[in-house]
Amino acid sequence: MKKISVLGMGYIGLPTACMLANSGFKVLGIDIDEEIINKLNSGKLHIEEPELEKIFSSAFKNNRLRVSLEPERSDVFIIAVPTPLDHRNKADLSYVISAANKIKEKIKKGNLVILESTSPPGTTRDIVGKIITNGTEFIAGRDYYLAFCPERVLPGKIVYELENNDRIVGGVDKKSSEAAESIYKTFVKGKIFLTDLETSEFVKLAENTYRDINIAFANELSLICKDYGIDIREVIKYANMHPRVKILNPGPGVGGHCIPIDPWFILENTDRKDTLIEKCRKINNSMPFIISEEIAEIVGKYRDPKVTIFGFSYKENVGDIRESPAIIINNELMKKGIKVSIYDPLVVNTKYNLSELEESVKGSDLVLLFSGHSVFRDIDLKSVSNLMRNKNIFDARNFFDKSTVEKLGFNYYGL
Ligand code: SAJ
Repeated sequence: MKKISVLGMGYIGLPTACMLANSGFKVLGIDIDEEIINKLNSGKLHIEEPELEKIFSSAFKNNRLRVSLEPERSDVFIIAVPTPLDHRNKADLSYVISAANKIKEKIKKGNLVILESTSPPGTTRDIVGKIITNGTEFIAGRDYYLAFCPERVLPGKIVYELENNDRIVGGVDKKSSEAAESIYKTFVKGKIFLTDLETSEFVKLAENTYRDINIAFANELSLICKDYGIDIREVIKYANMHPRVKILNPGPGVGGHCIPIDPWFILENTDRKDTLIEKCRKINNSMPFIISEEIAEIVGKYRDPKVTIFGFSYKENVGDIRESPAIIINNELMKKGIKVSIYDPLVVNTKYNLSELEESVKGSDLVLLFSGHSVFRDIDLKSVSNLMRNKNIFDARNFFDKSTVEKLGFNYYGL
């Protein structure tokens, strides 16, 4: 039975490790965070994700999955560590570098090393490959197999998509691609396409950048529509009836740990100026500031205004607040002297002060619907309106039906 070490027990590494363990491999999950390792060792999860509990407990109970702070000798090493953005909008590859250094100490001839972490083109060959060669004289393709296999799963649907999405596998050579394919084939029901290292790195970035650009277009259209007094929802609805048009939805900004970051990785090693990619990043980044201004103007007429934010996570139906534009809106409103309360039943373990529903809307002047969680459909807006001081709704996701909330006495504002 092959042994696989997965470095990084986060949103991608942990579900991947569970899938592999349930497919029959002996899996060692590694993380540098002792708290995470202790938690997992006690059979508990440190992240919320549908279906994860189920696959984790079966992998753990079968003794196929173990977790540890340090890697061991294995047949396969999968790197699934974070690649955040630094303050210059460049990739911080320190976690990848440290993972490659750990692998270097344990690697044997014939092993397979796979990078899954989203990275600028060239990272697998020039960072991971070189670190391993420098420590061992092993050459990728000659002494061991090296591949990049991007994760493409949607937070909130990770387990389902891990199994069902198609995958792209890029190897340093054909044998490396095939070696990596043979691992993923054990649990992936989608198709697996083989290509080279740099193409697979670029494909991943192109996918998320495409989404960022499409959202920026929707956001810009929504601002222009406001100038014309046209409802953006109607425009997108009718435009999308065209067989070759698919405009995404405008919103209060683009958050999460992928879409706001990956477009910068595309630009990392090119001197191109004035790119569409950068402009779109700027449009999306400006949205939470624009919305904060609009809200400040609405509640500016009240004494000691209070705003309630419904949904603090970066998008609907997840409890993840990483890079959530709601954080910017919260800070901007507070800077303007506006009191803010937050209601988000999905967000747990946060330094932000969250309130229960009633408390959050009591005496409020405006509800900002930030993330459109399905559970918000059950909120009784009549009772909410009774508790508020002034009845304003700013619907940043086109979540509510305008005429319904207006019938309840709210002023409706939106994108
Ligand atoms: N958003 C909008 N309007 C939309 C869609 C999204 O404003 O029409 C906003 C969301 O509210 C959120 C942000 O964009 O703040 C990103 O959300 P998302 O659902 O578009 O994407 P992620 O970050 O949750 O997951 C993406 C996915 N990429 C693509 O769909 C191309 C996922 O498949 C990737 O695996 C993931 O990034 C990743 O890990 O790279």
